Amino acid sequence: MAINYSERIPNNVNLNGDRRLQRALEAWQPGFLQWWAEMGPETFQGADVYLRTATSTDAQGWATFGYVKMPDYRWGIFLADLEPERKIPFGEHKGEPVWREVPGEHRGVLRRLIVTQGDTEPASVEQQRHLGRTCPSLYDLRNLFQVNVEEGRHLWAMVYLLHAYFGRDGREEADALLLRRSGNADNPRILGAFNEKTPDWLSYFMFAHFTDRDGKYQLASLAESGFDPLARPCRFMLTEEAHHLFVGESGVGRVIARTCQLMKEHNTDRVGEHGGIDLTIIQKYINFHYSVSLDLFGSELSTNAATYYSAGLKGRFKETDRDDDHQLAASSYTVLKPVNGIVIQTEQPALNALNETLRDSYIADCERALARWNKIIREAGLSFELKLPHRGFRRSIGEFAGVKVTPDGQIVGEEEWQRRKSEWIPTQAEREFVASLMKPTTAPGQFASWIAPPARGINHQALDFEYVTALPAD
Ligand code: BYC
Repeated sequence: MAINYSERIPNNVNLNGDRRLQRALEAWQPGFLQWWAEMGPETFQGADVYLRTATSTDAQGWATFGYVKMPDYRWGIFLADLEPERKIPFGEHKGEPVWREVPGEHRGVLRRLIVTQGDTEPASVEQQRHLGRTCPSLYDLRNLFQVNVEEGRHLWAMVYLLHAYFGRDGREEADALLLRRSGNADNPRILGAFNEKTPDWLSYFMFAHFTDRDGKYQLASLAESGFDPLARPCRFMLTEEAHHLFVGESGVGRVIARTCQLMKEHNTDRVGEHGGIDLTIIQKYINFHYSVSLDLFGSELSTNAATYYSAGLKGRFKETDRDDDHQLAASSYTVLKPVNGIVIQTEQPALNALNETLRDSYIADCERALARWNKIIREAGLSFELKLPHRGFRRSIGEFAGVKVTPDGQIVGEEEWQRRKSEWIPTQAEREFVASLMKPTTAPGQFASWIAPPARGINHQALDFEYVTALPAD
């Protein structure tokens, strides 16, 4: 469905036909723009960025590329097309027509899910706002900004739901989404990973790979929702999410490729003095970002998750493709738990283990991506192998919270953990070293010393295309 860009808030939800909602969203818009000016990308608000703007909500809908100054980007409200016959795919109401209005008894729970999802979007923009100043190339700078403006629109999608379906408390929640700040001690973002710093571009690529991938799985679960107004924007958001994951996976892959090149060129695995990042440091960044992102799935055993599912509000990944009863009342699921110093397998009611079920889908996806990174190393003729740490490593939420688990899954005491943790997560010195490499590289076609160029440019453009122009003076 095409989107009308002549309106103040571009949309495909017929905002014109609901003047009250239109006025409410128009009243929220200046606050959003002010938030963007204060917390959006630093320094580059006046630059012209070669951005893609969605023109329709089908998978081919982002054909329009052109230079845009970010504050002029047309954030709007886009829902995937309505399926008139859609039925609730799971839970106690399975097979009934989907809800077009909020089911009264689940109002609070639904609002909370929407607020949690919405909160992550501005949080990630805040975390990344300073990165432009140290970009490794114009290509990467443009990709960062593309991701940032789309996260802005994902916020709009959730704010639309709060305004359209949750009355006064929805409007208050929408305002609060612009007031919380990533990492702020008094008013932090809701989920842990969104209060961490993204201090350098290696962290950014890891975040886009591991944390955005949580987004893919959470959005896919919400896209199954029996509350159709939530399912439809999530479907559209997922199509954009694919690019964010590409930025993360290919970004880390290019860092690995450059490291391998330097290792061979100089016949060493210590490439720091040649302007690269050692594979051992990359492994530690993987350990850090993967474990922080695993926490985003919540506790292994969660009655909240059981309620979301039974009520038909939040499904599993690819719920409709699964071959079971979609109610799970009689099913069990294997969950790992630390008991008496070892990790054991336990059988749990499947309904209570839905966070773990989603985490398992995510882990399988991370394993596949890791195999692609390892292929880069293998094809360079080197023998190093990157690994994902054990799921209990460095967890703050759920069964493993507070338990000291090594990357290979051994439970150790506090003393051993403190002694050895520098083997597993980046040390201050390593972080400072990575930060020291982050020199801005802004000549068209040039790339920083620590990252290989991508295989191809954006939208068939050359690698030396000026993806961002009218750069601010130093
Ligand atoms: N940090 O019963 P539990 C994305 C809280 S990313 C802090 O296990 P539940 C994106 C929990 O709230 C996707 N607190 O929780 C990526 C609960 O609090 P209460 C974002 C946490 O409800 C990159 C308590 O602990 N979307 O889109 O089963 C860039 C008990 O936990 C955390 C969503 O998350 C944490 N990590 O599951 C941009 C989807 N984990 O009740 C964007 C919506 C748990 O004791 N959210 N807690 O006060 C949900 O589905 C669920 O809320 C969660 C948690 C999966 C997050």
